[in-house]
Amino acid sequence: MTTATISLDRAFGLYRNVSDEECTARIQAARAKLGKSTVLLCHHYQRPDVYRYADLTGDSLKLSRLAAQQDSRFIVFCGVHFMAEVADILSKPQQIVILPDLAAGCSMADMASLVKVERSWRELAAVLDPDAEITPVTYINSAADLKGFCGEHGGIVCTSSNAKAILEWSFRRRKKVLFFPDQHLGRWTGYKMGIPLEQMVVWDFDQELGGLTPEQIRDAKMILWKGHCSVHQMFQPQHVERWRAAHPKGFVISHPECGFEVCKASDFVGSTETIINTVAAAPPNTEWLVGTELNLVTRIAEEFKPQGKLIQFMAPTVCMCSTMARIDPQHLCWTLENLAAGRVVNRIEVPEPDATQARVALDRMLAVS
Ligand code: CIZ
Ligand code: SF4
Repeated sequence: MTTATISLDRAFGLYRNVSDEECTARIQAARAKLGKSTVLLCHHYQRPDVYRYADLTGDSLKLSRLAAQQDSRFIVFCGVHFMAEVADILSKPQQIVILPDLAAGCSMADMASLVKVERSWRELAAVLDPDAEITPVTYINSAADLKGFCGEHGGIVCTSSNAKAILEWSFRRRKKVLFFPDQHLGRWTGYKMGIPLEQMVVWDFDQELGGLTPEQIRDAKMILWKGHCSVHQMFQPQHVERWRAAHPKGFVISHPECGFEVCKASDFVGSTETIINTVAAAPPNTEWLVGTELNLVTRIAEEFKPQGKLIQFMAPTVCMCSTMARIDPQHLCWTLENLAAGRVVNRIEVPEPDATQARVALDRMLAVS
């Protein structure tokens, strides 16, 4: 198959008005034509009208492993930008990774940039020797160049599935951790490892020296970047309290991107894989309040209904990951039909040297977890 890249906007415009029904038929036809040359990876947070086409599903850790194992020429990644970057870094050089809508980003990932992290590293150097005393740890929800920064500075990547093992690895190497971009995942993981809250300080990247004093930095074990997920911050402890009053025998399970008080009020805290596996393994007729993205909660509520399980979404308002939702049947149809016609659109290709340095940090993570 010959390949050529065509411009996104001009080409996609025609697809905007294709009905969902027509998309279904056209996606199926394109997939039949592409056969084994194309694999479709889908994150748990994808909308149902896209998720149903997945060959393989998972959280970002599982999907990054799966991406590395594929033999197909094309990997169509239904998720967000940083995940497609990881797939590109870990896949074979001849493989091509495609993100159906390039606007599918992650607002949390956008809260840390290489410029800001490098500036922090320089500022920290006024107080201590960062390369000897701090392991930089980036949540996988970050741009490839930040993973590259970690690769270059003796650091590592983590996901919500392996954060504890990664922090243990990090503290075996150096006495402090700079954790970005999600303060909540960092704080919750540190707290569960027994690090006192007062030894976890927040680095406000808009202030000089992160808004901290040199003493605070010297006393800290973890320096938490002031980033968060706009979806998971919607969940509040009072949602848990109200639900518990109505469901005294129920269980509460939350994602560690939720705020500290929500995690503390929950019976279980874990990644999307953990949430799905915990609810799946629970006895029939149990009741669950789940604090993570709406598409996932709606899907498992349906899936486990036949077992008599009641699964409810934590927030009273609809809060879904709007960037994940950018991948719709129209973009998927456009991508697949172009591929079937021999044209690659929306390729995600991490440039060098970022790709090599990021691979160092990702390989460290895969070896630890
Ligand atoms: O790591 C992931 O896939 C995300 C974004 C959430 C989770 O916990 O699975
Ligand atoms: Fe990013 Fe939050 Fe969406 Fe996850 S749910 S992809 S952290 S914005």
